[in-house]
Amino acid sequence: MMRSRLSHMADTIRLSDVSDMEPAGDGEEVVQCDLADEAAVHDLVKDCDGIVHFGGVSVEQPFDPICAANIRGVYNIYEAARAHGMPRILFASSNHTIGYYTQDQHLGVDDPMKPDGLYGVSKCFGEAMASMYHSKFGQETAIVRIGSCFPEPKNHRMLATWFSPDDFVALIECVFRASRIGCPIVWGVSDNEEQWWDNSAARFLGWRPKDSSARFRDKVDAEHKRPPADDPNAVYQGGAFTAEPIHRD
Ligand code: 15L
Repeated sequence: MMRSRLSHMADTIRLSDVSDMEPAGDGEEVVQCDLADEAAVHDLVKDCDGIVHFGGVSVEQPFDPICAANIRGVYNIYEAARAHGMPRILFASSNHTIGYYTQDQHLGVDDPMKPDGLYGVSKCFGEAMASMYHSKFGQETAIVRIGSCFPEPKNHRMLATWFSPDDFVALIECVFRASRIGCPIVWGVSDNEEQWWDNSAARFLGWRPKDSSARFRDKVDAEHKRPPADDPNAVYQGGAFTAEPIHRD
């Protein structure tokens, strides 16, 4: 979703994934890279002016793949950034760092983490790395706790967590335009009617989400039965992730 949307932001965008990607277009470089491969990550980061770090495991999985991509991979990214001039980083964190809060709770960025699985724990680790590299070295990171970034909300929970791709692009523009950002936590969520997260600490970035999930409400109601009151999707901010087991293989 972001590949075409970010092309205006730099003369060259270096795109990377562990999987095959479409060949490079104008203004693009494509570098296949496993985040667990330290030397490859250093080559990837070299000469970059900014890093949008979306890579890694993005759902609940066994510990080994999470560990390789989201623990060692994040370490590799931060060490590579330190070695190559500390380009500003946008770190894709997740609402699953706080997934065990209930949907009637309103959170600010200083509320304790309550991860809802190994994936959520790995994102807490990433946030801690960002904070430590900022304190120790001055490395700047925008930690974006993404709600649900999809073209449209897929269920009733996502009416509250939806983050439109366009709002996300606008946030990325603000993050890389600002003269100094430090290491803020930003809730990655659109201007939806139902709000669980207080974004006032990120207002200094100048970012104001413009989209709302409200226009999809009727469609979600028509296509999905509202979950019963005791369903994880209706109880917890992290929804169904809270009901995932610890996957052993
Ligand atoms: C995430 O962190 C996942 O990467 C994404 O696939 C969604 O499930 C999203 O959270 C969500 O909570 O909806």
